[in-house]
Amino acid sequence: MPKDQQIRIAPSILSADFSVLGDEVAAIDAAGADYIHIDVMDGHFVPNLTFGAPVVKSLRKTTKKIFDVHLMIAPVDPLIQDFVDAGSDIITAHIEAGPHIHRTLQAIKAAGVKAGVSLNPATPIESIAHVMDMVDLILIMTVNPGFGGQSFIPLMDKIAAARSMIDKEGRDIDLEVDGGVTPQTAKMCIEAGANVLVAGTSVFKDGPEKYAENIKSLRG
Ligand code: S6P
Ligand code: MG
Repeated sequence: MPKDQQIRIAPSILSADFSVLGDEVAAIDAAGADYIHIDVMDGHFVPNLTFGAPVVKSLRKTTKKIFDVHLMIAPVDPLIQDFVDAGSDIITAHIEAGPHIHRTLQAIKAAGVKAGVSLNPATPIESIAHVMDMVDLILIMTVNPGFGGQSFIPLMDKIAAARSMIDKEGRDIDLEVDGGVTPQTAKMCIEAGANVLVAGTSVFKDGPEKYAENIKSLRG
């Protein structure tokens, strides 16, 4: 279990109804979302294309909740400022997006927002050993990024290893898990040490009247 870190739920708007995206963000805010997880995909780093900074900017006025922006793009650096200006609170880049994750994290922090690093399922946790002093969030992918609704890849040892790296660092770093999170897998992730859970399908299923109940069911 994470050392006295409260469990936070970050609904992924990838699973929202895009025809009423602003209403959907307001609805998950009211339903108890802690973070709003925004999946930015470029159709290059991942085989899907979603939205860019202008959409994030337009959603900013719909909620005061933390914008947890997950950049599944390559390269990252040229677009950091756009996402900062759009109102991102946390910007997370993939370590696989290029050869210079240290420089990318420096740029995100220099822009004045929190910096996250994300690892695809096959990427060893040891790869972030030399950026632990820079990050505010570590995002462990439990699906191959690109689509919602995929099955959970049970990387429990990797999540636990990340938790012990965070505990050794002695700083308040969020450990976020993303992909295939359901009430059943959420419990496993919390036990392994995660304190932020991204969920799309399991939050947005059954319509807005169920969002609060769906979010509650993930808190373990
Ligand atoms: C990659 C993306 C994820 C998904 C996530 C949530 O696909 O980074 O955030 O949206 O898989 O969707 P679901 O349906 O798996 O909870
Ligand atoms: Mg994501």
